Amino acid sequence: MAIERTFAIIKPDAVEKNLAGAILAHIEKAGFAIKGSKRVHLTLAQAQGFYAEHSARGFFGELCTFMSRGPVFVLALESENAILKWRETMGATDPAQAADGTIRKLFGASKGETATHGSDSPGAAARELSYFFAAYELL
Ligand code: 3AN
Repeated sequence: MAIERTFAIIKPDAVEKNLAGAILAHIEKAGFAIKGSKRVHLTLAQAQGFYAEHSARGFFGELCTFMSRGPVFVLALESENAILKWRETMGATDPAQAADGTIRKLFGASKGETATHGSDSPGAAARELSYFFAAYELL
């Protein structure tokens, strides 16, 4: 299996609750190497650009307002099969449906406030990593 990189966000709900450290520990314990990290406070326009593919969905406005309401941690995670592995480590979008032991089960509040984001495909991972990190930051 190939070593991959994926893109993750520790979202504003988790940062507000001082859960960023616990989530980073969970990420490391799950076997990911954190190859890039920064704390950023997105503008509404930056959140809209990041989530552009969801612009037709009913929750788009709510999602972008939420993602810009406070600081987040953006992360580049590396492991074998990182994209799928990170989606499994996060759990289902709805924390109530997420499997025991997953990040969203442990730390998510609702379908909107899910504690973390993860890329859902290699194309999304490449786009999302380059949205937040310059190439030299991930050497
Ligand atoms: P995932 O993050 O699991 O890939 P998506 O791509 O369906 O889920 O949705 C992107 C983000 O949009 C979710 N992480 C969540 O924050 C938000 N979202 C999804 N469904 C809803 C909903 N029904 N109401 C509010 N926000 C939602």
